[in-house]
Amino acid sequence: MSNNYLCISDEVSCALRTGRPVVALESTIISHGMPYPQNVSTALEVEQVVRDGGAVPATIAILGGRLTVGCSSEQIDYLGRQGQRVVKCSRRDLPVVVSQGMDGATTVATTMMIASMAGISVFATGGIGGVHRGAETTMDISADLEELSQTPVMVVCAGPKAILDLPLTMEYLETKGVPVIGYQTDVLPAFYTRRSSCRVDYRLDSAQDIASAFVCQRRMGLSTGMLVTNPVPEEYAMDDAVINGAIEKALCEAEEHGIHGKQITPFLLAKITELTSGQSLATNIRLVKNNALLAAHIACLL
Ligand code: PSU
Ligand code: MN
Repeated sequence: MSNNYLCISDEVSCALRTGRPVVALESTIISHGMPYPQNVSTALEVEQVVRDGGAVPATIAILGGRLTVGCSSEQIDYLGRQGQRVVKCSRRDLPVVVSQGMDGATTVATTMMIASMAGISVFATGGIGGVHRGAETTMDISADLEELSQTPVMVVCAGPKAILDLPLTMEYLETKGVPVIGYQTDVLPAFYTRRSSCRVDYRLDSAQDIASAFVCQRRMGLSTGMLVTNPVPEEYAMDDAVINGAIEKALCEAEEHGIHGKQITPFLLAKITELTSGQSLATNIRLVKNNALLAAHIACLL
């Protein structure tokens, strides 16, 4: 599908036309997920990792109301400097952000949507949103999960973010028919760490097996996405006690300050970075790069 709001960079549109592999990257992680200037340096380094893996990076954002696919380094720098001044844009935000000509940082949900409009089928990020702890009363369930159920894009991540309720997130994905693949793991990775208490649906040990499952899903006409979970490399994983302590503390502070809705995830990520003296940020950066490389390898096989 193509539409008048899409603005695809020359490099990305040329790659798509000539059938070269492309990997989509999101921008909420830039504007809301990491502090400046690490957000900008990480976004640029992640693009380089995709290139080193043999694919063309397409960082996606909304700039002046245009659905921009393939942001330039200047645009990435702008998104990083603007930070929270850019709207965190999920599916429900799109109509107004676009019609008003605003800037929007795209979440996993909107990055999937725009990637799909542009004809890109592989997307790498850090961690997806999911079912929040306490969702049985708050009903806070990320639109990322809904998007995975209806948009045929593969999302390569290091698991749902550990601030969430992982067992409930897995239940939700099962209900919605989203396959959760573990890359070289039987256990669902928990973003900052390699292991959670949940199992993945299927363990696949090669990029080729993952690519084949995705091709098969598309050929059968299933319009669901696919979630590929790639554990953070052992050497960059956090200590369980350290990260769990920081998460508990951050959740308490969020509650005290009455933080909720779209603010909760950026608040928790920033608070956890503070509580771990930057360790969690360093791990976050490493795991995104690790995901970008796997996504590039898979994209090359599609
Ligand atoms: N991965 C990261 N950092 C992030 C995100 C992902 O390493 O900040 C973002 C993604 O854009 C994801 C969003 O869609 O967090 C989830 O927000 P929410 O829980 O409000 O749906
Ligand atoms: Mn939410």
